[in-house]
Amino acid sequence: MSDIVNVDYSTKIPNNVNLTEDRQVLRALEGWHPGYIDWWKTMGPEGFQEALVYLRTAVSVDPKGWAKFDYVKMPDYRWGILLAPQEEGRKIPFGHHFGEPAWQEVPGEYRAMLRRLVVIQGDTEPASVEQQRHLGKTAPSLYDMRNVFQVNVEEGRHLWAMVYILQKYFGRDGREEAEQLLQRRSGDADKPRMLGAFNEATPDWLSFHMFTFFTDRDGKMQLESLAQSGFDPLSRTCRFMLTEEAHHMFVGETGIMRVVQRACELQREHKTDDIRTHGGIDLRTIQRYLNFHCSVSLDLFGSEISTNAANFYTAGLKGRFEETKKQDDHQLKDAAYQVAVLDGDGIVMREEPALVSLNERLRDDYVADCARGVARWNEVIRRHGIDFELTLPHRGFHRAIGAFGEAQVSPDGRVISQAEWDARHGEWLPTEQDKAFVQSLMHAVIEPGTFASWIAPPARGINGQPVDFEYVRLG
Ligand code: BYC
Ligand code: FE
Ligand code: FE
Repeated sequence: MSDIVNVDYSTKIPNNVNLTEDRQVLRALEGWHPGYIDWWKTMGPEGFQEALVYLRTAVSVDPKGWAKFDYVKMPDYRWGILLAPQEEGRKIPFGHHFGEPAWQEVPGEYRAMLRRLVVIQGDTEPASVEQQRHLGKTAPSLYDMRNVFQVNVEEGRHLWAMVYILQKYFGRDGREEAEQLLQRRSGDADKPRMLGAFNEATPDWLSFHMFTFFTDRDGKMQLESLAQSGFDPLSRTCRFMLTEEAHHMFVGETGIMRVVQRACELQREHKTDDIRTHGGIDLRTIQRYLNFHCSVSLDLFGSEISTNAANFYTAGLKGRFEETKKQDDHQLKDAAYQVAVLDGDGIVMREEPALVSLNERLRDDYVADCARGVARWNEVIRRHGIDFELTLPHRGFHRAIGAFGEAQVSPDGRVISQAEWDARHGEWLPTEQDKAFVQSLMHAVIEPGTFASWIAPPARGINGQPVDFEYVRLG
């Protein structure tokens, strides 16, 4: 039950895990804190450390009201440790230990596997902050600037969430991993972040909105799977992270929707789809950015056939999306799953054991979730009477991880020759000209209530404030 729902702000680290009575962990976290602030100041939003930002800070884990909004300087943000309330009598919902009481301590035999999952999850959080650190300088409005900063402080908190798990439950090697999480750097040749997409640049706001739509959505799906974990502290921390993730999904979906809307308005107004000279981003360019971000995010789910995934599941560490709603034995010992595979120069569906196909199943759930957002963008295009449809690329397109990494696949799902790929990839992925054009539009717009030429204003402001509210007070 929710014994401690409100957050304890009496220690330096706001928390609902009773840190004052957990001196050892409190000391470890306080020891890590200065390094974190150092990292934030050097790798966090560049040029805005002194700005006052209208931010939402978590003050409780009560779903009815967990946040308060106020102006804060980002380095003073109260990054805290917040776990969803413990569920009385929670049972392990899948795998070999199905039905046994959820673990409150790390199960010894799965320690290494669990630590690896927590470290990979933790690594993505600061990576995204590093990728986005230059965006403040070219924000298309104060509203958007505030949103990227909100996403950034929450990704910072997600790092805290994983560091808490490492420091509380993994002793000395947990502390070492926590240290390493501050050492790796997105895109660094010597000490890169762990997963592919987190070493790509986020150089402009179209990329940022695509990233929050596609890559944060991988975050959502992975957190949903880890929220099923038999290791209860991980489950609880992921459940609370998901409440924050919802805002990141919102920023991405509405961000792209506003770029699409602006494209449609300009196309109607000037009676041409060549809207670049009018300061808009044309739908074809949007499609190429979509293709890129979707494909690199699909890679984040791992190989179609993965014994790691099977082991995570059997051990009870990482479940399926909506595991507890599934009507089966939650063991998958004899179950099968349809997986798209390369077959000569075609792609066919093949039945594979469900256990080793869990990455692909989660990827399927992810694609379905993405498709709902794309349908809402297409609704905007339709409303403007424009004959164009944005589409998700085929899952085999532009992949580096898994079976499709070995082939070239077109966005419509044909296995193609290297020669065709070389000749046509410029139609499918952002070209150097596209990137230069998008970059040319990136100028800060800092008058409250005004927006860059290529993006429509949002339907409403944040927390009931008007759209022309001063969301960031520049120092
Ligand atoms: N890049 O058996 P396989 C988020 C490696 S995002 C590089 O298919 P597995 C966020 C793999 O590690 C969510 N390497 O993989 C979003 C393995 O290496 P080893 C982050 C990759 O283990 C936006 C080998 O290839 N959370 O929160 O089944 C902003 C064989 O692979 C990649 C998680 O990912 C790749 N893309 O699945 C902020 C959840 N893919 O063992 C935050 C935790 C695979 O041979 N992680 N490899 O050395 C996992 O569940 C799994 O590790 C993965 C990979 C799903 C990522
Ligand atoms: Fe996150
Ligand atoms: Fe996120």
